[in-house]
Amino acid sequence: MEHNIDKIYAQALNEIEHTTSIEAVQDLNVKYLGRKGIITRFLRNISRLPADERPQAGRRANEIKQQIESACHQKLAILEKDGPDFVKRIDVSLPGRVCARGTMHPITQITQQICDIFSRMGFEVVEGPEVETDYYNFEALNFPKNHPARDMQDTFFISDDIVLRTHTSPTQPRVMEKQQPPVRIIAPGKVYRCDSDLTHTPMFHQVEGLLVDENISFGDLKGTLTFFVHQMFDPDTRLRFRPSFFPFTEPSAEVDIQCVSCRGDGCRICSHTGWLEILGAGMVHPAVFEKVGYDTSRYTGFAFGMGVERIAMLKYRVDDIRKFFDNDIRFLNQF
Ligand code: 2NL
Repeated sequence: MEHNIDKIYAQALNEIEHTTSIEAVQDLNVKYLGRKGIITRFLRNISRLPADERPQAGRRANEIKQQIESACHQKLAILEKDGPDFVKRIDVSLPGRVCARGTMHPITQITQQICDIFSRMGFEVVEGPEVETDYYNFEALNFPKNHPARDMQDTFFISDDIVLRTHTSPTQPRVMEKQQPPVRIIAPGKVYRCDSDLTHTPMFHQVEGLLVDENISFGDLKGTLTFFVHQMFDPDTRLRFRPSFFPFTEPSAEVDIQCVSCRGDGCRICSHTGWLEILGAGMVHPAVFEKVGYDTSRYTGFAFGMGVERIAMLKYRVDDIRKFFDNDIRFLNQF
């Protein structure tokens, strides 16, 4: 009998301990100490015990009754002071945890802007492999073996005739081989050169364009690139075409824009020249067309290439290309 009431006592304390509301404590008080409560009934039944056991059982049951009463009082005091237990564990009045949302990398944003502008002029976006054959990276673009122009490129070699592409140009002969003119394509992507300093990283991004059709002239090239610059930068920006050399174009030009910072007066950004170089371009060399089987007496075309990091640095006035690759969230969040 004594053993039994101690078990009930332990169970009562345990239940009181785990209550989370004032009502639940009151219910337990009724369950154990009420008129028909477990302890009350036990006390009432003591008279049925053998006479010699009654005094001790009565004392013990009364002790337990008081203990349960006081446990209920203590628990009620706690709940009245602090509110229900779950309110202590989860503060529902706290603002929710803000879910950190990513942003598009500035280089991705600029690449998309460039592709958008040319898409609106009817160019189709195409992509090619980053691991290329020597043929598509050089040979098809009129860089013969041992040509000094290959040295300009600081090529990463995978093997004798497999390279990491040094420009996105190889995408273009791959398309031309499969399709007769008219061709209007834009090729964005990653390119690789063994070079690293303030303005060079071993991997960077380019967008190249190619347009081939009948009667395409240098005037079409100038018009297309002028429209692009006016969309990308200030619509009043002036352009300058300087003679240059690329193995795959003839004639070739380097294109400068009026300095985005001083508007041509001369400042540190433009090395006091008033101009900034933004891309290279030219009329496609007939040797390139011959390699893909285009009729050079019927078709002409122009091509151009630009570094995305360079455009992004000018547009956002970033002074060090490496900031695009550090992945410092404080830098990236600004775009
Ligand atoms: C630059 C200059 C250029 C091209 C890329 C090209 C492609 C074919 C045929 C002829 Cl298939 N040309 N691409 C032409 C001129 C310049 O890039 O400074 N890029 C960052």
